[in-house]
Amino acid sequence: MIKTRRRGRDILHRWEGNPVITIEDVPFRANTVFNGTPIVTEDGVYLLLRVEGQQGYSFFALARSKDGLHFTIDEKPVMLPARQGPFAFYETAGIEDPRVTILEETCYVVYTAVGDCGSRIALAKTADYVTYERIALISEPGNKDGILFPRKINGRYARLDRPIGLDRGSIWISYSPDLVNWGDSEVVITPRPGYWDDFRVGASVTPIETQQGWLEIYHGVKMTSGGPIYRIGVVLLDSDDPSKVIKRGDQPILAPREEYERVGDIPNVCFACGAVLSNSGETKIYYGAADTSICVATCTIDQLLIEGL
Ligand code: BMA
Repeated sequence: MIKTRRRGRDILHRWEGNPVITIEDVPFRANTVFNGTPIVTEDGVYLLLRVEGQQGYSFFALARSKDGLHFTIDEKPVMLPARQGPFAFYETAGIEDPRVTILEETCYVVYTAVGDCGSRIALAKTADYVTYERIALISEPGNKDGILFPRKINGRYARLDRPIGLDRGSIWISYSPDLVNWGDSEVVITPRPGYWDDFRVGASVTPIETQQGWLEIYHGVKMTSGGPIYRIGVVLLDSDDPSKVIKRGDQPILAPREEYERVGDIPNVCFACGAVLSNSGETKIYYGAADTSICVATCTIDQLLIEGL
């Protein structure tokens, strides 16, 4: 078990060595690094990082680690916004918030393509973690936080995402026969007036299959007079029909409290983009802190199912 500490009433334990990655670790000039998604490889844990360049738009870099805690970042970015071809118009303002899912032994990345018309969800895949093949833009604008389920459900691929309606963002589910054409969309959870997630909710981590159902670690936003506060929470979805909520935690599992979560380009942000499960039961959740660094916090799946819900 890694050394962690608990602050306030958070269910997650922050690693004592947080942040795991800061801009000082990036071997080229950039503005900030945050929202990294983990990939478990034969060589250890890699993180596909969102880096925001000095120009202002984001792209992806790769960090490599043996232990999931100490990372070295490759000398060059691994995926830049497309500047030609069918994706270019939709990535003029960058690519953001990658989320990796291993599905049928392929490493897929769902990311947000940001262009002149707004944010769309896009799908890519990689075999070597340094070259990425774009597959398709899989939503219209006004959508982000797309994440694939790690297996087909009732014969179809499934994803969570967050379209914006009436300025409030909810988590939706859609299905596909081929990962490119999506439909049968239904709402899964909405913001809850009076709660920590009263303004927006979005999927954060690839759904984790448990005996009780799909455990989804999501982010919830509360709007305050001081701006938004991004916290992390959990919801349990039905195994066969994940549009059905079995249980939703009424409290967050992690809220910004440490200075690195409170102070940064965007203050008061804990924003998860992936988790690594281990045989010991300890789960490492990677999250962006204040849009300025990447941190890790731990817990067991049982804790999330018992204390989180
Ligand atoms: C969300 C996304 C994230 C970001 C978060 C907090 O809407 O854009 O990339 O970390 O806001 O600023």
